[in-house]
Amino acid sequence: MPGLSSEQLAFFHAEGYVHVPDALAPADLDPVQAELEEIVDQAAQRLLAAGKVERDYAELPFAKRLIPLAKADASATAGINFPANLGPNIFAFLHNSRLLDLIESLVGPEIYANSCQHIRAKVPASDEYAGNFSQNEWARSTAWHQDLGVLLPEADDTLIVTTWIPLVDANEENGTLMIYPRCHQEPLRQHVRPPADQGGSFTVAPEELPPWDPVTIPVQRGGLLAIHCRTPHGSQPNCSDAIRWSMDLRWNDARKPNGRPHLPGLLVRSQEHPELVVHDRQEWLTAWKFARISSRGARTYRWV
Ligand SMILES: O=C(O)CCC(=O)C(=O)O
Repeated sequence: MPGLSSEQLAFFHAEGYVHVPDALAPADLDPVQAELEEIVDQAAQRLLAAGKVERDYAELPFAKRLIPLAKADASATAGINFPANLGPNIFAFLHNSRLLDLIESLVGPEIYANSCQHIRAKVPASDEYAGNFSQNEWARSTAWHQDLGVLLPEADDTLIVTTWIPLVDANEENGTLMIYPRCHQEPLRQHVRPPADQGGSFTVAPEELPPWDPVTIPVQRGGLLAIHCRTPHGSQPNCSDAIRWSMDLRWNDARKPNGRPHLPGLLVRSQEHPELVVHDRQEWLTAWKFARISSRGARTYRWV
């Protein structure tokens, strides 16, 4: 399958991101969703057994079932993101050939799935969540940041591409991604870390934000955004009544520094070393087990 078209590539290199509608088929995304539905079901059964909820809300659709569970107990979201979720379907998705063909257009044929990757259940940001803000941080806005700003300086000369992939239609109401275009050729901007009660995640220092307007990009399920690691991006709170499920997965040339050396990524495609491509999920699980021990005290961020 072809990767990005020449127009899409030109757009990425000019603007620092590109929106690729219809990048993926339901058959690509459905298994990932099914695995998340199972994780949500396990959370529901656990909370039911612990007496934290009175029923398991099994009648609610994927986009809603986690809402009453997370309201009852913030731990309901605990199994969703990496590395709590290293399930077989997300492992297979990291090797998805339609996805890797697109990524290959940007980073070349030696593709490393960077360990800086997330699956987000952005729950509606009603006031009912106010007291849970720190545990349900992603329910609200994601502060402006450049992904290189949350990686170590060793990766400053590596093109790391984020693919932002919603599992539901993402729009302005439910807090789709927002991007400051045309910043990716500029030096990295200074990041600061607000206190935990104001989000606690590294963010571009307000005085360093570009003077032009960001763009808000609705993305239908099946589409994705490919984003340069120096492109500032963030999102507004989810003001809808359903969850904005999404994945942000990062990729780079496997031969270059990846900015998170203490955590295991995966070689997922290689012409030079096909024998090193990780096809066995057990290797990934073992690498993460070891990283839980070996990464203690490792430097994670460039900013002090
Ligand atoms: O999904 C979001 O709202 C934020 C995603 C993000 O920050 C990222 O992809 O780096």
